[in-house]
Amino acid sequence: MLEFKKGVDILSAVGGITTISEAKKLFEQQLDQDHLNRLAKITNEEALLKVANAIAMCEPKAVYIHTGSEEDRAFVRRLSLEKKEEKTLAIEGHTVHFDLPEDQGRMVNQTLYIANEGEQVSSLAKKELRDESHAYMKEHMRGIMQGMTMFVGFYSRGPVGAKAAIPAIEISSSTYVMHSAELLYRNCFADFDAEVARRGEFFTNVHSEGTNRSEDIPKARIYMDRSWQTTFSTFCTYAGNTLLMKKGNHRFASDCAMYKYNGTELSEHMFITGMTGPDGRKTFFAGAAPSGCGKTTTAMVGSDFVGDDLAQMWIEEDGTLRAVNPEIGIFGIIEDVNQEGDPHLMKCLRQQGAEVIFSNVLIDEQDKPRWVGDGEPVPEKGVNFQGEWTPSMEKVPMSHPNSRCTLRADNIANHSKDANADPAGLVVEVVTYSGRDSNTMPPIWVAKNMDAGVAIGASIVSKATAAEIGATGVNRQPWANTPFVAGNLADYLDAQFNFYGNPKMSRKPIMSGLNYFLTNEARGGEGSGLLGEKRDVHVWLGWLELYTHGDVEAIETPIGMIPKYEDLKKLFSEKINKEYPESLYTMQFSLYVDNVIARIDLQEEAWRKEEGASERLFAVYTEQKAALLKLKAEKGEIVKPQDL
Ligand code: SPV
Ligand code: MN
Repeated sequence: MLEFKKGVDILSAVGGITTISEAKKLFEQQLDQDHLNRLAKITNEEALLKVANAIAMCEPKAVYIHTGSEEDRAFVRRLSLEKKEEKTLAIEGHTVHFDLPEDQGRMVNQTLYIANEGEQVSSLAKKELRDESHAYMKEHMRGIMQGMTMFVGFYSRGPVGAKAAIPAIEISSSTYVMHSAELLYRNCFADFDAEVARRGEFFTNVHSEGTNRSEDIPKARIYMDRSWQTTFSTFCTYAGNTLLMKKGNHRFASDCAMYKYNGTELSEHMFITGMTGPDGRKTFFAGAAPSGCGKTTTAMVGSDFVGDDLAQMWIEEDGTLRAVNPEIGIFGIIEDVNQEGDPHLMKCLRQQGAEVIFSNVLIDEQDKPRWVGDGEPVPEKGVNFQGEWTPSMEKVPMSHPNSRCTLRADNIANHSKDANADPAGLVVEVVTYSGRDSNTMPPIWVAKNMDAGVAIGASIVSKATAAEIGATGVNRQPWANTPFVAGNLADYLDAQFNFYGNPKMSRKPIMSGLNYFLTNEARGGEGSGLLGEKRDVHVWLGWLELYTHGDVEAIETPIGMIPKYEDLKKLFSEKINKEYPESLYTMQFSLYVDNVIARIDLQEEAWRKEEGASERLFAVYTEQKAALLKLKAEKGEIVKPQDL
């Protein structure tokens, strides 16, 4: 359980402002007339107290209220260049930002949930007792913005008015963070009060890069105060550690889905995209994948791309599953983004038109950003996140594997601005889960019922990627969301069953697994090369679109429904003009029964350790395992789809 507003509210305890009149007095002392006038438009007292306490705690030299106007956005961009948080590049509107070498991904070990005595957190997360965090804030956040300008912006995590949209305040001394915030989120300065009244809550984020020196990285912290829905971030700049409207607030939104709106809302680490089917019908997908596993690429394959990272979901009165994207932009991994696999994104990155912040790429002598896998000849030299770089530096890659590009989604040719602006949300008809699984699950399979669908999400595994500092090996990644689920995983499992099993959801989506990472060697071929390529995603999503509407049939297996060869062959030809030999289909879709059983055993063992984990999950595992053993007894260890 999580109790809201419990324990010391650290921000107000350190700031020391408890009444609205004290807050107003402080504003008069600290803000110039222009910004005082701006702030006067915000009347929600709780929000004003948060801002006042952030000022009192951080002691900036000036406070800038960011209204989201073009002038304000231009001011932040200009200051970012002056402060050298960003640098211009050859193409107008493109800039580069570097994070410290130690700050190239989410700092898992310095990311902490602030917990009250006796409060549990997820077995995959770290917590710190409230008193200790309070002491840190007193020591390190007091005066952290001395000599700096503090920016305060008011945003909506979703289209204004959408049921699951949640307002948030972003406070930072970093112009890079505020520039990114404006590219990724909807500034809702004018609507903020009304939105807080509608939703009944808002999130607060306070960040300062502080000294921004490598030697101070040990002091860096990313704190989530769940009880007070407030984040604190210090001594770092990487957006995943600092722009906490993204993953910090996603964590709070997950708390809401578990502890406030259990069974009627979910907050997922999912893309949202629409596929156009026969006769122009549109089918919306929401899909989970761990960081660095092709989520952005998958999203952009849609004809109506909406978002690539997060989804706020709810059950609408008409029984449909609806989703909105809390974001309006992309903070995407850039490695291996190239003309062939990502033509729409590539256009924004290589031509003038979009405002883009590149981070931690290589900048060549012509001020052109370059990255591993961009499909062009490697330059002779340049500057990257470590400094000067030449190809002879074998241990340092040209660009960091977690280097990123930040831009508004409406620059992408197939983005549907209307779909992403609709407060009614999108009707989700297909839910997908994927990971980085080299040897077990087929490229695509569909759950036979909702509980089996929840089990697909619960059973994602993934190889570690560069998005998390220090992560190694193959890890469980339930729903690809566990880095962001603070509460007990058993509670989260319940929230999933309660949501998808809710009788109010009369129009259920289909639930499916996707796996792009099967290797040749795992399927009787040679080498560690993948059995597919990026553009095959068009086919996998295309088949799901047809299946959802009953336009293709599937083969039943113990793990779910899989496609028939003829249907895929046709789609490969129609969608990407590619031959699809039956031998490849057989490699991809044969059931390696022992592998699948081993995977189920691993999941079952891990979930048994989660106290109170729902028996509904184990019932799915038990049923699938029995069917797999029966199949093995009849047909052997490797079962071809043609034999099913
Ligand atoms: C991810 O790593 O999943 C991201 C970027 O989307 S971050 O903001 O670091 O979470
Ligand atoms: Mn993500």
